[in-house]
Amino acid sequence: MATAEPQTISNLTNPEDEKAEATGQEVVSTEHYVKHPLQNRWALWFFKNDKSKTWQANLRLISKFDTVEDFWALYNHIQLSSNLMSGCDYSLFKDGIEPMWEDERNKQGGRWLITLTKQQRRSDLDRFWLETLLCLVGEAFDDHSDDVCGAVVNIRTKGDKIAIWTTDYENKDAITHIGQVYKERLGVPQKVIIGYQSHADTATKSGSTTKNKFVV
Ligand code: MGP
Repeated sequence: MATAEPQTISNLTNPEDEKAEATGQEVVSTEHYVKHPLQNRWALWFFKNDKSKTWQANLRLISKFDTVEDFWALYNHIQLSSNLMSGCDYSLFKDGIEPMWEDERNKQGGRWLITLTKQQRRSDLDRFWLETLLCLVGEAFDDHSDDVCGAVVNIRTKGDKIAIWTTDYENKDAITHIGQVYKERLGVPQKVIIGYQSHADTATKSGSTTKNKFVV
């Protein structure tokens, strides 16, 4: 289906129906049987930490979707992040991009990282992850949404993490715009600083922290 405008989750009105109503034509509304296409097709992945297997072997594709309705059907069908066991991840990536550093589109990329305290699993984790998903499927980052590869939530005893992965750690304009919009969408207070790190640095870090390339 041809849609020029990015479809957002809350923007469900079919412009064709509105046009016909304005001209007084009688319409049989397509609203009830046409699914609302998203700008991109997305793939949801699940990671379960089985120490007898390699990291990549623990990663499984759950399913793909490209409409608003199928997004909600999937979201409503799976466990909330806060109910997963420690060591598990969900990843939502554009179709064709694997949720790993090695993918062509991630190799030179990085992530905006939200680190949560243990207490935030109860208060913030599930709503932050849902908001992250809505930012992705709703293409919330204007002209810079093309730089987005996907997002990951890590459930960890030491503190959960949520991140948006982008494709090019040198694209300062895209990264800062995405970071600013993301922080605002999550309702993170201005005084709280979030950092962007390259996957190259994360993959080769020696200590527990990776240096920030950008902050907002
Ligand atoms: P993690 O799951 O991203 O974070 O990486 P965690 O468990 O909080 O650990 P920490 O090191 O950030 O404190 C854990 C480990 O999983 C990494 O050290 C890698 O060995 C492996 N791993 C994670 N990712 C995202 C990748 C990846 O994209 N590719 C490969 N090959 N291994 C990865």
